[in-house]
Amino acid sequence: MNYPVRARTSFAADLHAGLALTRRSVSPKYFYDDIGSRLFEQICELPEYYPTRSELGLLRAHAAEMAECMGPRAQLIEYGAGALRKVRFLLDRLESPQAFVPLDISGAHLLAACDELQQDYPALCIAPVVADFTQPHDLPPRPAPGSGGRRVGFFPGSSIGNFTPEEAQDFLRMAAQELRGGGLLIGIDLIKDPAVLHAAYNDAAGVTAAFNLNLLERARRELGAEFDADGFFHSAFYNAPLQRIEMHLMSRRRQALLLDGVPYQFDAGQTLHTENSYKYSVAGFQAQAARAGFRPGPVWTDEREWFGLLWLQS
Ligand code: AVI
Repeated sequence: MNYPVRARTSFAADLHAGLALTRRSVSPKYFYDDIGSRLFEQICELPEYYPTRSELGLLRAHAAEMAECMGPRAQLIEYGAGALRKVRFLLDRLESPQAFVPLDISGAHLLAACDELQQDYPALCIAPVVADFTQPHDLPPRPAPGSGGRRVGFFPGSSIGNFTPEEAQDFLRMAAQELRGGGLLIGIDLIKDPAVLHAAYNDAAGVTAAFNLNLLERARRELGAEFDADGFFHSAFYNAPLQRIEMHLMSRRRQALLLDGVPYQFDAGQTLHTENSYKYSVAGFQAQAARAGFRPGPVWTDEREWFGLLWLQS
C-alpha cells in the first residue's frame, strides 16, 4: 500500500523522536491506521470496555435535553468525527439545525461517513472540514446574528482523555473561543474503582493488546522497522496519582528495534509509552473548563457514575 509521503514522514520523525527519549513515548494518534481503527471499533464492543456503551446509553436517554441546551437552528461542530454514529442521537432531536460541521483529519473516512449520514438526513446541510482540530483550522461562518441559531460543539468518546493536561487545556481554550455564545457537549470518563479500569484496558480477548501492538506492526508495515514480533507485550495499568490509565509496549528481553537503520536498544522491562487515558471527576473537569472560559451546565451520568456527558456554556 502507498502512504502519503507527509504521513510517513511525520510518523517516522515522531517515532524517532519518541524512541530517542529517556522515557520512550509516541503519540496515541498513530494507533489509528485502518487496522487500528478496526481494532478500536472492536474494543468499543467489548464487555469490559464500558465507555462507549455508557455514553450511548446517556445519548439515548437524554438527547432531547442535550439538544435543548444547544437550542434551535444550531450550527453543530463535531470534533474528531469518526463514524458519525453518536451525533445521530442529537440530530434526531435538534430543532432545525442550520448545519452539521464534522472535523476530522482522515478525509476519506470523513467523506464516506458524511455520505452515509446524508442519505439518512437528506435535508441536513453537512459541511465536513478535513483538518486536525487541535491545530488552527477554518470553519464555515457563524450563524448570522438574528438567525436565532448558535454555534455549538460535540466532542464525545472521552477522546479528551488521551490529551496531555496541556493539550486538553489548549483544546478547551480554542473551543471556548470558537463556540463563544454557544456551548460544548463533551464526554469524559470518570474516576472509578481501578479494578474496573484495569479490566477495560486488559480485556480477556486480547483486543486492546492487539490494538497496542499494532502500533509497532504499523511501523514495520509503513516504515520498514525491524524487531522481533513477540519481543514486546501489552502493558496497561492505572496510575492513581495522575488519574490515568497508561498503556505501554514492554520489551520481554534485551533487544534492538531498528528504524531507518538506527538501532534503539531496549532492556528487558523497558517500555515504549503509547497512550494515557485520563479519568476525571465532574467537578475537576468543570473547574478545568472554567479556566478555559466555559461555565458549567447540566451533567448527565449513568447510574454507576462511570461516564459523564457535560454541557459547558461558552
Ligand atoms: C479513544 N480513547 C478515548 C480510548 C480510551 O479509552 O482512552 C482509546 C483506547 N485505548 C485503549 N482502549 C481504548
